[in-house]
Amino acid sequence: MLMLGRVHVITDSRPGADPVEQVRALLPAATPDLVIQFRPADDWTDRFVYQAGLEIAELCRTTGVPLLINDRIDIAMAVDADGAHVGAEDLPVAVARRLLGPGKILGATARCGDQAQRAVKDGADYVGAGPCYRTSTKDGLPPPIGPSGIAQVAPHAPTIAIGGVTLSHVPELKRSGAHGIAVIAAIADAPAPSKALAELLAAW
Ligand code: TZP
Ligand code: MG
Repeated sequence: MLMLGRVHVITDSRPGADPVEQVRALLPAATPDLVIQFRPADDWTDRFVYQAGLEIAELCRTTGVPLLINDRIDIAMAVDADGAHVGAEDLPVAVARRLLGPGKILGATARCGDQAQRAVKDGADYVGAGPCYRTSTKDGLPPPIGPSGIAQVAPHAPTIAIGGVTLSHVPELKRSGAHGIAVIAAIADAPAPSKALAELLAAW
């Protein structure tokens, strides 16, 4: 049984975002269900991403919160994160698994049951499924799959619903069989992010 937290907060990488300060502000609200996913922007330098990753890893380690790195397997290894998440255009799941080794958490993106099955076969511990709802946080996404799409993925892998997820969606996502949720705007754009996080953790 995978011991994977149910509320994954993905750091904001939109212009002006400060991922280290974002994580620092959230950690007082942490419970065992929290996972932080550091998601570097494509235009950040490797040195900046590495330094921020180191600081976030230290913050997470001292509070016992698992840290995943989005896309950047090299950074996950360099900062000794707990694992990584690879999307459809990132390294293949099997390659990410080979690089990370067996002891790290690996997530992969899936939009349907077949993709989820394939991801697990290639070494993923969980899948991020979506976009679940409409979102403006990431460009170029395919159409939302909704809770019914989550329900098709969930039998094949522990499933984290992503894309436009807010507090009000938690009940229907639980019913769809999701293991948990991943959010950016629901935390980053909240007037009080740590209060919003506490509410999500309590709801799940
Ligand atoms: N991948 C699929 S949807 C998405 C990513 C990174 C964006 C999620 O952000 P939000 O603000 O929770 O919709
Ligand atoms: Mg990616």
